Amino acid sequence: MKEKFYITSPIYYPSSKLTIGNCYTTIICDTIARFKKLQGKDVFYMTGTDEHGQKVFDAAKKTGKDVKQHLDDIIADTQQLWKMLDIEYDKFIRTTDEDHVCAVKKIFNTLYEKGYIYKSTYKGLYCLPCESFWTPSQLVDGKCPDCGREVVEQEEESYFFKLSEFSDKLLALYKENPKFLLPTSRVNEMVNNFIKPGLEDLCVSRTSVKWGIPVEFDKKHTIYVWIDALSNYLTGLGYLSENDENFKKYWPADLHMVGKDIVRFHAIIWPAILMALDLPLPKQIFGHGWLLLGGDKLSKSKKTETIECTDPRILVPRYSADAVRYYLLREIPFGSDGNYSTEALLNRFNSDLCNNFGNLVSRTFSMLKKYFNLEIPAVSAYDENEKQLQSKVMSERENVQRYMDEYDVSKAIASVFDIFSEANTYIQLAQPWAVAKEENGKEKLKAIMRSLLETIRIGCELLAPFMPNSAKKVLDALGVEGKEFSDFDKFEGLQEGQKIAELSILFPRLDIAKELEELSKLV
Ligand code: ME8
Repeated sequence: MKEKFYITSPIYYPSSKLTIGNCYTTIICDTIARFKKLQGKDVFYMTGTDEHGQKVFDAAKKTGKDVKQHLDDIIADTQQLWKMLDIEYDKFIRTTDEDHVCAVKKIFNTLYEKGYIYKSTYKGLYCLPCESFWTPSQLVDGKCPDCGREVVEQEEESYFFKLSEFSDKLLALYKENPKFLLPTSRVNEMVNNFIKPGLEDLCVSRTSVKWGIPVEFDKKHTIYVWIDALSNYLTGLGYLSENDENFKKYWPADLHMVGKDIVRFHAIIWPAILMALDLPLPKQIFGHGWLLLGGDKLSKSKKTETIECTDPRILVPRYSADAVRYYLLREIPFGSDGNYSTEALLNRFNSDLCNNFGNLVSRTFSMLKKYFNLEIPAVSAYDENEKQLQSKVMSERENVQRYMDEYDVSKAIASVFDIFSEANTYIQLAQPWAVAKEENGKEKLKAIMRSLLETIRIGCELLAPFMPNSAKKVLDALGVEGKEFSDFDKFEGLQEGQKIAELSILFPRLDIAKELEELSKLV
């Protein structure tokens, strides 16, 4: 039986303006999910939308549409964006789904019955856009530490979750399980900023917010967004529904991938809720860094005076989903923040996709056409140069796996591209055009071409999780079905004598100045 792997992206606040920053989380998750499949795992990848709360309600009202209709339109748009980026999820959960709503009510009831939820009055500083209460010490310059906007004092009757009871258990969790939260710097942040100063009980219901899941036993309250939102990881698997097969199969999650701004909800509140429910904890939470624009977090609610084009809906049709995926996965050091720059994206397009990968494929294919009429040659023996190339390819293959086991997508994709660079260097060294002219060069030429083709094959098998579309184009042309990782550890994956198909140019060279000028007219 295949080993299971359950991975989640955060569920997004509904917005027709999801930024390339939001796309970053989803692209990473999709890549990890695809890589785990490549490793032969039974993967379940879930994302979705987080649809309750005052902000959502107000936004819908502004459009004049019925709230549900407004949400349906946005969600269709979000799903279209994920499709555009080749995001392959197994489940898209909406927190307005009936199953989710029913299960969240039951979860809230259980927590209440077990004595983890009680009624009191909340008085606090609230950031409306972020839907978060903050303590005075958490504010930065008197403003919301997440978005920098004004907070307001609010007081109302609320139900509270006894988060304060979980400090010791959380500290023990981090200590006994050092890989629970990665990168490890985030653990220090949780301990020093939140747990050591003392966890306060968490407000988990509102009477002022009508667009939410009602508390079953006290209907003037709605369930406060984080219990609702975090429970999606369970309810999306059918937890507490008629069909909980997926829950039995996939829970606990193997990986919750989240941006660093929501680590505290995932590493503190979520394990506490699960402990209170007596459910197993997720195996790992990874808090990735932010995509910055001019030093600030790229955000859908902030207006930026910039000529940068950050809109994936413009970038993807112009440069392809693979190019955008490549740029984000490669350029941002994983776990850290990284600056977005359209110019850097275009430079990477030309230098890595066009000059390195694309050029390798097109040179190799055209040489095969010229020398062997597109037929994959059989080889009797390889020379030292070919053996060296093979061993480099195999060691990069191992590196890709090692980095992906640590979710370091940026180093992993760099290793895949090192394979293509090695092959380009090898072409210069082997000089197939000169060998073709040698009187007895035929066998040698076969060995060169076969080495290049097998290198491209292995490179593209490894590339598929990162850049699925281009990898598939090349593998299809080579007549190869995608294999599992363990099945492409040899230089003999191609069918000798079979003809490969011709390919059009994968990444046509861009005139960067012209592109930048055109983009600046679009933003
Ligand atoms: O937080 N760079 O939703 P969301 C990198 N509904 N990642 C970014 C980013 C940037 N500039 N901007 C946003 C929520 N993100 C909640 C989640 S989960 C139970 C509930 C990431 O739409 C952000 O860190 O505000 C988060 O991981 C994701 O986009 C969704 O953000």
